[in-house]
Amino acid sequence: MKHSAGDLPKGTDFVLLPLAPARDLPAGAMPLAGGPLAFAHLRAIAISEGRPVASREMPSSEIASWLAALPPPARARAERRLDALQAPRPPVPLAGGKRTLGFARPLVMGILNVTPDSFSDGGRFVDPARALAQAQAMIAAGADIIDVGGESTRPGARPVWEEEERERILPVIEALADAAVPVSVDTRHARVMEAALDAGAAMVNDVSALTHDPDSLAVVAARDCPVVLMHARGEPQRMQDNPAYEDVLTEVFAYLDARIRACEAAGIARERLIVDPGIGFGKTLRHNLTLLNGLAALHALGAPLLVGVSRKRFIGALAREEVPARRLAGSLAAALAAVDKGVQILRVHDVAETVQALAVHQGLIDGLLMDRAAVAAATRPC
Ligand code: 9MG
Repeated sequence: MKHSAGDLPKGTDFVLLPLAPARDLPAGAMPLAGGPLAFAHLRAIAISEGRPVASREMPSSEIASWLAALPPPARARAERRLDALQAPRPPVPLAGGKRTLGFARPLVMGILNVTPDSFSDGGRFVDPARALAQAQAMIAAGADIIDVGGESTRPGARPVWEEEERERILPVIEALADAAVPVSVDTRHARVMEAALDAGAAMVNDVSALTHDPDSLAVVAARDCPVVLMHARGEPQRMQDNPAYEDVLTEVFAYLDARIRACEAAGIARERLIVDPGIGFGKTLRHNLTLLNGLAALHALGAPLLVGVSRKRFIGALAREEVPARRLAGSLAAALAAVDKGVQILRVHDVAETVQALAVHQGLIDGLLMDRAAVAAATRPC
């Protein structure tokens, strides 16, 4: 790296990557986003304009002396990032003022594509009755949120007219307004966001992080609803044409940080923001793997983290499976890997299977904690 702690460029920020977060670390480990995971080692990457300029790996016992050696403005930023990395994520208040999303366990967001051309389930749920039945099946299977979308954003998808998008999703959102779980609207269009919120949606999921439609920041601010800010590089039609980054993890971090600041400047409360690295959106296989392995670093943005890996192309590439609907096993493996990085929300097609995988994963953790408590109760220190 080009710089040492003493000569960092003006405005240097830090990406703090917890190395090997785990649940059964000895005392001294630091909590990850207030959840059950902790970390005992950290890679600190100094970034300037989103690009790495220096880095250092250290055990948690060395963090205080590393911070003390930084020049004061850089130290203040590193301390702020470290606090955000560890702090618990408070519940996110949903639109309507009655419900919140709490993060005591990973939440499952069920995907409902009311589109003729989505990559995996295109055409299956265009009929409102079938869409509704699918939503109810996902709720019965344990979904915590239903994400309703009327425009496909798969690579190469054609844009859809807002009126058509509205006509596809509104009957479904209206029918789900009194459902047991909140509805999120997956759209890049301000007018569609407004109509969906009027129809009963409780949050917005925007793959353009409120950049596609110039009115979308104002709509979300005025409606005081949560929004998922997803990273994407390029428009859906061209985003997989040779995407390139100098350093994908630090660039995605810096982009999401800038979008958080833009939202705050537009009057959207920070506690309404959820961030997402946008797996598969303008990324090669290598980029996706770096992001999934580096997910824990995004907790230093100080917002709950949502990830969508379900049936995506990188799973097909790794597992040599062309057909998206046959990528369930790979999707579950990737989802659990994300949970082991402290992700708060998983966006999935296969709700029942994901809920089952999470139950087994959680059961193993509970067993581990019970074993530790039993040993502590039955023995004395030696
Ligand atoms: C709409 N959509 C498709 N993939 C997605 C992902 O990974 N995250 C979010 N937030 N939305 C997505």
